[in-house]
Amino acid sequence: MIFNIEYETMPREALEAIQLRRLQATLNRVYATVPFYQKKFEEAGITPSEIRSLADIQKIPFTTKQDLRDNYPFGMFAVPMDNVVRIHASSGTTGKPTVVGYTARDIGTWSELMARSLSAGGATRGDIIHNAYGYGLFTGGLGVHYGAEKLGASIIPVSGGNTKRQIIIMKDFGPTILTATPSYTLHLAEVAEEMGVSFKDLKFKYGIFGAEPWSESMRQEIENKLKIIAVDIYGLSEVMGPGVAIECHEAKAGLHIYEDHFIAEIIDPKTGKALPYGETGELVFTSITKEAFPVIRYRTRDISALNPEPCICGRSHVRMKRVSGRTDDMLIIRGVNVFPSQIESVLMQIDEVEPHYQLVVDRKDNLDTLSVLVEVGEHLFSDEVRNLQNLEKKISKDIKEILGVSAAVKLVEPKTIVRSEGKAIRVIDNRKL
Ligand code: DLL
Repeated sequence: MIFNIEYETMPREALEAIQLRRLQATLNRVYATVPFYQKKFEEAGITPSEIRSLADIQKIPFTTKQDLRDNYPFGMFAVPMDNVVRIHASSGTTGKPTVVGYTARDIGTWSELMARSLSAGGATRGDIIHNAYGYGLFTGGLGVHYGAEKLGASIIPVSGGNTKRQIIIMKDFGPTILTATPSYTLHLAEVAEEMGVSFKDLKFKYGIFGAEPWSESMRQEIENKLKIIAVDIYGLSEVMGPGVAIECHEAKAGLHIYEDHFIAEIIDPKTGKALPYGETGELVFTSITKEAFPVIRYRTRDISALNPEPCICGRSHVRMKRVSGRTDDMLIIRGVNVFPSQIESVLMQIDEVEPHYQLVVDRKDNLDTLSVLVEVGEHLFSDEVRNLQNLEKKISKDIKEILGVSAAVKLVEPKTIVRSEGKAIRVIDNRKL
């Protein structure tokens, strides 16, 4: 079901007219209220009135995560604090958290976009949503929560963790939609199995998964294990939270970006030049309706590509390709660029291994080394050592063939890799220690 037919299926021309109007209004506002933007624009020698077409957006300087850090905590807010009704923050791996704020109208917009997203992912008013995204400073839990209420579905605000209790709730309350990170979903599946609960006997129809990269093969693994249709949802705190883009369950082929609220661009991360549709690069977003915390040409570091082709679902909004990784997650192993999700894709093709893995990067004698730890099933681990070694060699060869990088594969005992209750930690980079 399309939650907002008028806006979600709007013809391109009308959509672009709205985008331009909203962009100009946003630029005028940030110029007048956020000293950071005023200074940036002045340094670049432009004023908002010079942005007369959508293409002119390229004249505006980028905003980076460092800019947000420099203005920690509230320096980028465009409204006085008495208009801010909510604050979220995302921790990241280094430095201070990124702090974001919302006015009451921003919460309304976010709820609408999450209601649209849940609908695109298969939810209706009649559904019960088991929401295992964490509630708190993380935007996942509350984002889904408000969207579900706006849609009129029933939400179970279970949050992350306390996994056994989650399985009991699934059995007793009969939820039909699961929302969680893909890695926590696998953990839920594992604990259900330990408790003798089969997903076949639960009522789930759809799962709406995101907040971390996951591969197409991981989708298949989850769909098979949980007997559901799994869709990919994308978002980031800086731009709003979850619900910036989502796949429709009809096509499951790229995530529709809510272009009536965000302008998306793809740039070459090295040169900053805008790239045409279809080319892979870094996603950049400009929010065009947010009040408390507008972002102008925000560099996400997420890697994707845009596809403007019409979709079978009827939505007219451009689709972004599933995020393959972040520019800062890319490992360079002896000159070869590798994203954890590419290793994941190779691993998921191998029947004998479980979908739990971790990459360890180190430096020995000035050379980078990559080790891939991956779990095998109980029956295999008690198998002959020789068989395990052969399997390790085979996986190593597959990785070398497909990605061109040498990796030492180590099969580990079931349940030895730490399970996540939110975003999984896929890489341990000892070079940084
Ligand atoms: O992860 C918001 C969210 C919550 C999205 C629930 C989807 C579901 P942050 O904690 O600020 O916000 O992290 C944002 O997570 O820049 C991406 O690198 C990554 N990310 C989010 N969704 C996806 C996805 C939330 N579907 C950062 N695929 C983003 C790949 C994703 N990476």
